[in-house]
Amino acid sequence: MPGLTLKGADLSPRKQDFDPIEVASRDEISALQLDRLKWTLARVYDNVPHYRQAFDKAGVHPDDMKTLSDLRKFPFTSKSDLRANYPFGLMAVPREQLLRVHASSGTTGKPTVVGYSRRDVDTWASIIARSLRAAGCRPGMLAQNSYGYGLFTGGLGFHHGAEHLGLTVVPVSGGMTERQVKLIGDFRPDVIFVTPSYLLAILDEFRAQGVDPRASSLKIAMCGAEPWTNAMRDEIENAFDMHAIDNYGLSEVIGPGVSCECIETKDGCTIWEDHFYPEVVDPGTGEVLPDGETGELVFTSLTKEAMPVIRYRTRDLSRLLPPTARSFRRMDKVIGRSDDMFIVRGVNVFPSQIEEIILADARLAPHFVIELRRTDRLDDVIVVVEARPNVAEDVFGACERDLSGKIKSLIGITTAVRAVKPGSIERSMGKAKRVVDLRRKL
Ligand code: DLL
Repeated sequence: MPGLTLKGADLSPRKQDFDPIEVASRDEISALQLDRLKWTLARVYDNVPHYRQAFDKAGVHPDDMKTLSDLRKFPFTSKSDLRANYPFGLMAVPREQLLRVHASSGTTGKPTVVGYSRRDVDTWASIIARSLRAAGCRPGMLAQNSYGYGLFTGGLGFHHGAEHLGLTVVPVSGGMTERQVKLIGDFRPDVIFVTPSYLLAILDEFRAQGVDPRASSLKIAMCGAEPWTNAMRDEIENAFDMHAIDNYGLSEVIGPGVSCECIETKDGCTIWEDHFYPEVVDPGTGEVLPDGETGELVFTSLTKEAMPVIRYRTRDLSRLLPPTARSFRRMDKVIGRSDDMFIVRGVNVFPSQIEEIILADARLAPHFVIELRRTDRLDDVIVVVEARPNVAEDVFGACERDLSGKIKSLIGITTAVRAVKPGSIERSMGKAKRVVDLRRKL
């Protein structure tokens, strides 16, 4: 694991740079959250017809919010509410006061649209700046931004956050992998903003060009936008001799900047609880679970002006953990999205479980897809995984048998494994698609 002094730079946290609330007492944080929740609930009730109707239907009023636990009386918001109010129906300000909109592509028709006022754009930049600082970034560092620019929140979100902190930003966006490597060599960035799966494609390109990634100037990778395991972190950190820092967010809640790991602990993302109120609920019943129990993450925005969200169901599975490096609670690594979970003969399986097993085998590379097919009304799971470049084809059979055996014993499902040559699996430029569901087509 890389140290806090790396390639000549001091990346250790400087307490004098923390926002006072990052080190405040729990009582101070709770008092701030309660004030901000009251403000947010009143704001949506007065300005957004959807919320007024939903609150009235549930028989609750913003005045019922007296202690933090009263939040659970309020109804959830889901992606379908955003779709039903497409495009601007959930805004609490007139359209003319939106400074920016983003949208997520959405696989089933209408995209979900989110809007930001001037104040929201500033708030967003300041919490991404806070995230970058937690990750070890300092003013004056140079950042290569390889998140996609456009409707996706990753590119522009990180761009403004990095400028806010005082970094020099190279707005490369995703894609043109050869050029990514060339620019890293020429501009010597300290930090890269990128999805972990695209970072692996950049790593391939380093190797294809015969350039040593460990000798690169990179010290920090801000990796997020998709689930990834600690085994993948080790892979990236060893390959580049840099820190790979997890950071989490979603467009409906603001974009990146909801939570971020601190470089000194790397023990899950610290949630910026002064801006987002987290809950974890049972995905089936919606009941609020105690801290430490795994369920679906739900967020309520505390400071958003244009498009506040009340109890937004993320579909991401994780659990809340006690504070460590800061006074805020943390979230455990996201196991996966409930949409990515597949059920095989009653067993719930996430791609991240398979990723972890693959990475424990030194012969296998972190490039894989899981195909689901249906034969004779039974579901077949086929794991297609690349071998590492130095592995001879005559051991592919043994790799396949070993991986299938480990998946059976550790997860309990039967899979057919197909080992393939390096480079056979399509690389993503943004979020990787790990599960290909071919069942409906058969
Ligand atoms: O992916 C925002 C983002 C951009 C976060 C860049 C971090 C870095 P969406 O496109 O709306 O927003 O997708 C949000 O991505 O609900 C999770 O399922 C997944 N996700 C985001 N960050 C992580 C992470 C951006 N660190 C959806 N770990 C979320 C696991 C993540 N999953």
